[in-house]
Amino acid sequence: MATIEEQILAVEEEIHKTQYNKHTQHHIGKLKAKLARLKDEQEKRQARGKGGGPAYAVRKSGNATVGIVGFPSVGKSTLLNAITAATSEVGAYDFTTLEVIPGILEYRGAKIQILDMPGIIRGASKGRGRGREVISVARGSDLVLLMIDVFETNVPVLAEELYSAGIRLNQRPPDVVIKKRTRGGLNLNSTVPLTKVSVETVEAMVREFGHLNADVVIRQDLTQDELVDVLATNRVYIPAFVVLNKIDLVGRDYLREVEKRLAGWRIVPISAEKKEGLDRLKEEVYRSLRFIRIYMKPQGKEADLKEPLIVKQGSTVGMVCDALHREFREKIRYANVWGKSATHPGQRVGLEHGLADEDILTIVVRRG
Ligand SMILES: Nc1nc2c(ncn2[C@@H]2O[C@H](COP(=O)(O)OP(=O)(O)O)[C@@H](O)[C@H]2O)c(=O)[nH]1
Ligand SMILES: [Mg+2]
Repeated sequence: MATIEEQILAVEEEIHKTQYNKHTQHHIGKLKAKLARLKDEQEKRQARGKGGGPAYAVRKSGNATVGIVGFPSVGKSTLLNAITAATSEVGAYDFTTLEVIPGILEYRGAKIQILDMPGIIRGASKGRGRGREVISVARGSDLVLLMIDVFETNVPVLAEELYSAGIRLNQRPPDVVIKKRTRGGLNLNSTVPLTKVSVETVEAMVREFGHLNADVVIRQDLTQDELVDVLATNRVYIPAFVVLNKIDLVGRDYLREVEKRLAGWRIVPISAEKKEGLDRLKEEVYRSLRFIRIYMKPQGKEADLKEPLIVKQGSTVGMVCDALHREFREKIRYANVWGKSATHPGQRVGLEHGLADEDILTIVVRRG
């Protein structure tokens, strides 16, 4: 019996040598689903074998975490030092930073944790350099900064390394729900016409992945690769933009060229060393994290409109409780909400209620 690694290689090779066309697409879809299943299994085994956390154990802190991902020597450490109080070693030679160095950026009332990481290189997702470890830290970030400098602008390589590791940048999770059952076979429902993959292929892929009994609801015209993303368990969806550093070294025309080459990416040009463009960078970071502001109103008193609580978009009353005090979630009786998320001013809500920007919130807890 071939090892899991051998099976993965064999399937990868078969996908590679099979040309994708109308006649082969069903077969390729099945192979991709099989590959995803094997890789899932491999990861589970590796996780069991290691018996511990990732190689870089970075304590999360602040309202959100931002990972700086880039090749060596593009200026990641210089940037961290420029926008936080951290002091990460800066070096003229490659691979100066061997650890993950955290710093806190305070901006518009939010505390944003920034992680300076060792540089990654092509092949990082397959373990080159300390690629795997760096990528595992990036997975846990709320925003990824793809950092390049004016000399090394190969953003696609960075993005591909993250893609291979299951990180989807600037994408939404496909709108598909798979509910496993114990019997009854496969029940497939799609609310839109599927033009990129046939119903038979979807069914074959779901089965190939190991779901023999399941309800599958598809609400989007998805591709084979997107279906694989739904099946695989390790996918994360993270916003990202490009930070182009060292613009002090080139002229305007050169910059235009770089920006043209990277069309399709949001690019923020800076000079970390000369501290140029850093205000715009902070603003872009803050906006990309999509914070919302919640004004707390103690019961029977006025709301504190000066210092909002900063939480992530999509936060619930329960998540706000967690941010305030570790016992609030258990002790809450109910909450009242005024603002965009409320059906009427002062609506009485529970832990699952989703909040909106600038809501006013009162949390009523049991005493004792
Ligand atoms: N000219 C210029 N040099 C920079 C800039 N930012 C960083 N550097 C230099 O680039 C080299 C690598 O910087 P470092 O922050 O260690 O890069 P890292 O490996 O990505 O962390 C150092 O010599 C820095 O002084 C910049 O904005 N302009
Ligand atoms: Mg560094």
